[in-house]
Amino acid sequence: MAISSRKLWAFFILFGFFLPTVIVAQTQGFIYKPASTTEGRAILDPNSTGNVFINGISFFGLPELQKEPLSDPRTGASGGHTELIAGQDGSPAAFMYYDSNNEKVLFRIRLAGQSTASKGYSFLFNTAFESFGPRSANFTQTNPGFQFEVVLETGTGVTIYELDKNGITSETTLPGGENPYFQKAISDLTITGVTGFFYDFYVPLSALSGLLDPSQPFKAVATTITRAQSGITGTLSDIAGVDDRLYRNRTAALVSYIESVPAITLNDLQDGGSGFGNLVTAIPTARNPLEGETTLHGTSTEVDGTEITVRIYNGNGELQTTHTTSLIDNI
Ligand SMILES: [Ca+2]
Ligand SMILES: [Ca+2]
Repeated sequence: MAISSRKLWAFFILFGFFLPTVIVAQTQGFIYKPASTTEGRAILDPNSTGNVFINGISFFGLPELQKEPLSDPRTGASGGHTELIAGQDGSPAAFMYYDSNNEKVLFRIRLAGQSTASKGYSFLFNTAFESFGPRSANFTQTNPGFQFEVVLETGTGVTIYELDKNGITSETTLPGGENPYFQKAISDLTITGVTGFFYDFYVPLSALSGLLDPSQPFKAVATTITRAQSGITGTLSDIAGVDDRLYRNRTAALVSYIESVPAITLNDLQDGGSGFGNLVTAIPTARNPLEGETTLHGTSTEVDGTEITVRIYNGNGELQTTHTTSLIDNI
């Protein structure tokens, strides 16, 4: 009996000691690892609230091909610190925001787990749309057409890699390691009904000089990497907004994503901006022949109600008429 009493007493002490820590750590939005510098905290937590949901930043979610699921990492543990995951409220796993006052480009990902291990968290940018994808002469399996990427390399820093079809052409790591540019926070509820983790980081616009200006259209995709390195030369774990289980080839997944999302500018991602647009829908097919017809029929793989715009050209390529209709009876 004496031994049992001591065990019971020890349990109560431990429980009482740890309980407040557990409650604090699960507060949604709580920044448990702030940026290490005054400037970094001013950018990532501008109102100094210590909570990402009330600090004045309105991130814009990147488009999704599929709702970012649990258990789709190409490599690495499901539910771990390279597992991207959508929010229970329907929000995606990757976000961007442009702080036009301070000229900073901010990034956010939602992860199912977190760690201090060295991993890569990349946003790959496509700015030359004609040079992207299998139809481009520059296409390779190494790089389907990205011009640069911004990578949070935990344990190392934040690096901007310039890219060509063969890989990296130059790299610049911001001074001071990752801590000045990086914060971790408890996320909102994920699709599994529990909180995950936000990794927020930023780069000064000046670090993208010659690569991107605020009015320049671009497309971007977020991905995690099994080591702290480039997403082009490294091994991808999880691509945001893509169910990676549907794409054995990572390049095919990246192509499908980029070719489906609309271009955007940083100015669209500042306060009051329009944010990312809708996915580009699959092009409907018209039934031939058209000559002599007064009614045009066609098919589409999109859902009922999808708006379809039909433009009819003559034999000289001159636009004759434009008509908009809605998809019905989709079977
Ligand atoms: Ca995932
Ligand atoms: Ca994914």
